[in-house]
Amino acid sequence: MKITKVESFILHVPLNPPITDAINAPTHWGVTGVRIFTDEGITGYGYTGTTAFGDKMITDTIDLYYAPELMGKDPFMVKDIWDKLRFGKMHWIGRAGITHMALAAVDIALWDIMSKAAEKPLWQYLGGHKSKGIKAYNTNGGWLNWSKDRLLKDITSYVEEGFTGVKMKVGNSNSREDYDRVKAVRKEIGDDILLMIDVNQMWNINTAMTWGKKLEEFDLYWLEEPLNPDDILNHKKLADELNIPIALGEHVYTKYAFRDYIHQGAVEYVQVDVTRVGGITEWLQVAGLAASYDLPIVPHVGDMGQVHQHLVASTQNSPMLEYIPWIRHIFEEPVIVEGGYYKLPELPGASTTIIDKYFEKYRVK
Ligand code: 0YR
Ligand code: MG
Repeated sequence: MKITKVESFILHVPLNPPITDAINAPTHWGVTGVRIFTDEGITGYGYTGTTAFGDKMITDTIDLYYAPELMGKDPFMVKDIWDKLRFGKMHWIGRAGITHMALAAVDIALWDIMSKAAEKPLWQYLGGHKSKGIKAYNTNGGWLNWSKDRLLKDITSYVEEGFTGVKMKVGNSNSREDYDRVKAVRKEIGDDILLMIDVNQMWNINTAMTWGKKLEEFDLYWLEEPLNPDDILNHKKLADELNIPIALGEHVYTKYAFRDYIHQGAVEYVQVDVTRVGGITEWLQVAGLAASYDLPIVPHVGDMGQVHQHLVASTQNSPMLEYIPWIRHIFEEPVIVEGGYYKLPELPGASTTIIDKYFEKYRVK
């Protein structure tokens, strides 16, 4: 098989209504990536996720530097291709960040092609693990811009739908307000539902230590991204001192950075995101690394779950997956969660194929 054409794309899918967390206020989700065409008529789709900013820097990387390297190559040589792109022309200015997200998009498209050619859903192509579906937790009721009423109403409605885990945002400028909201949610949902809180990096070590201690009484399943993601040392302090496990990974770009977090005991739920590390190839390496430390992988869904459902369904140390249903309607085989479980995909590939109608509708030219 040979690659015959590489075509980047940017889609901006509107969020109704717009949401906020402590650092972002997206009105759209950016589905930014690449279609890779082959001489056997199989087309691979791969993308990363953005808050609809910076997309063109990602597609420029694909168009100017990755596409020429891909032409004529055999998609089944994905790991060889990965090494060449990673250590190619962009290495000097982009070992992480924009270029790595571009690499993720390319890599996902290649795995999509391979599993389509094998006529298997990716999770089976990788070696299946969870035959009964994947436990989901819901992030979509807990946004920072939700009023307290809406927060309680939405989170309760997800619990009634069958979710046994929910996440809410904190990181308000007034931490007392965070405390009151968490208290109200815990009271509303009772003790049996897993409750996670996500700071989206907004705290410093002192705030995290003080308010982390106060929040321990609510039996939180994890504390997510309390600090700047480069600050391994202070995450380690929190992991040692707090009675709430530390979760992070959505802004960690490489297996080396994960190694340092994991080896130093500074992360307890590994949220490696396939759209931010360099795709499936590197995600699998991080999953293996975490397995050797007996740590659970609970990915952040920069892809809104389309690819991650396959990865979780084929990874022994991955017990649960985040659910945010923002972009599912654009895909040929959208993620489906029923009764708190992701249904396993059946079509060949990585569930990344986008319906032409939506491809045109949301495309940024
Ligand atoms: C918006 N999940 C997250 C959204 C969410 C972010 O920026 O992407 O809040 O992905 O942190 O854990
Ligand atoms: Mg998060």
